[in-house]
Amino acid sequence: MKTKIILVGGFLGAGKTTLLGEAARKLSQTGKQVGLITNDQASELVDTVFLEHIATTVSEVSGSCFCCNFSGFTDAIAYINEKKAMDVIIAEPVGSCTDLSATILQPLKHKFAEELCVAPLSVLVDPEQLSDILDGRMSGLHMSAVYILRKQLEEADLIVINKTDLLSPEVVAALKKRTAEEWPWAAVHAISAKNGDGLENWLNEVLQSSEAGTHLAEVDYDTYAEGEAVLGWLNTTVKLQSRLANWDKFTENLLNYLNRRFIEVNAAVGHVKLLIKTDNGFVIGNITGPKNFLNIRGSAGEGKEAQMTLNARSQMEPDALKAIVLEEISKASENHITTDFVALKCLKPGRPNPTYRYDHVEVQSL
Ligand SMILES: Nc1nc2c(ncn2[C@@H]2O[C@H](COP(=O)(O)OP(=O)(O)OP(=O)(O)O)[C@@H](O)[C@H]2O)c(=O)[nH]1
Ligand SMILES: [Mg+2]
Repeated sequence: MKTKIILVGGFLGAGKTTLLGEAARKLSQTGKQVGLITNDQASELVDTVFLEHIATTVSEVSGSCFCCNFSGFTDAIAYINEKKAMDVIIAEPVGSCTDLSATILQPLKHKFAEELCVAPLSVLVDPEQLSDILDGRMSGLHMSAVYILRKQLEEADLIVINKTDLLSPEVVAALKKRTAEEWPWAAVHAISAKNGDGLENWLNEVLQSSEAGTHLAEVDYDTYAEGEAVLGWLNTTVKLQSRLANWDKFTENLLNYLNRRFIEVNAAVGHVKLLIKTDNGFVIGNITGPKNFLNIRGSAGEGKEAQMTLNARSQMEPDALKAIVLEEISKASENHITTDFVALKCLKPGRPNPTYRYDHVEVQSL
């Protein structure tokens, strides 16, 4: 039996991890074995910690994106399948990656025809960012970052408009129509990864279809590299201790402080994610989108100890990003929470240098 491999791309904050979690939950309920793969330029991933609460089999490729570390990606697939033969593996590439059809889907079809059946490339998109793209606005992003977003949509087999729970049915219908007109070769789905609307239709299509990587986008790597480089990247894990702290309040304060600082310095936020875990549970918070939308879910309760993982992608130099994050963590700690930085990595992503870059579309053998 071949494992179905589903890639869910899309820009930072589009909702990929939320979709992976919900899809894994749904598929597990139907008796399918599901593995998940996360990806980032550095370790200490909120996405991995979050998904481990939902699915039992989660593997992480960190330190490089899938396209620049193709063997790391296929090793992760093999590692998951060794633990248990999987029906489905869903993988989330880095949100600022594009050219996945040429660098991941074609080599997978070509080199892993015996083991894997590749699903159509799904590209998830935030509706506000999609509207901005369609109207020629920049979503507050650097033009080279917008270039990445456009290329992601251009290479998709399936464009998946997410967060429809925030929109009226009329707006969803109009967005679907405009999207289909702009990228006529792609199928268009509209879903809410949050409440499950449209998920079944999307899952049916990716599970049944093998029309994967049906075309290639022309990608200018100079512009792509610039689009990656304008985003400062920070990942940290911190042990927090206090005589007694309300971790949910701490999360809310820290995210609000960070948000205020990013607005003050006029730095567009790609995505800020924060997860705090205690013996009582976990709280997760995100800042996303053109309007720095703040969203906090779950609860870590009150207590003496917690572990925080924070990932920030903001349009600024990494050192400036680090200074802001450290200052605001210190402020949110209010002199009664001590912080022990277990890991802290800050970087400007380098030029993408894919392991493979196919110049033609491979036929998938079934
Ligand atoms: N309202 C609404 N919010 C959503 C939906 N899907 C995701 N979100 C929220 O969008 C934010 C980003 O979601 P993620 O799933 O972390 O996005 P991502 O694409 O994995 O982001 P990166 O890993 O940074 O690329 C979170 O606050 C989610 O709760 C949705 O369908 N509706
Ligand atoms: Mg994610």
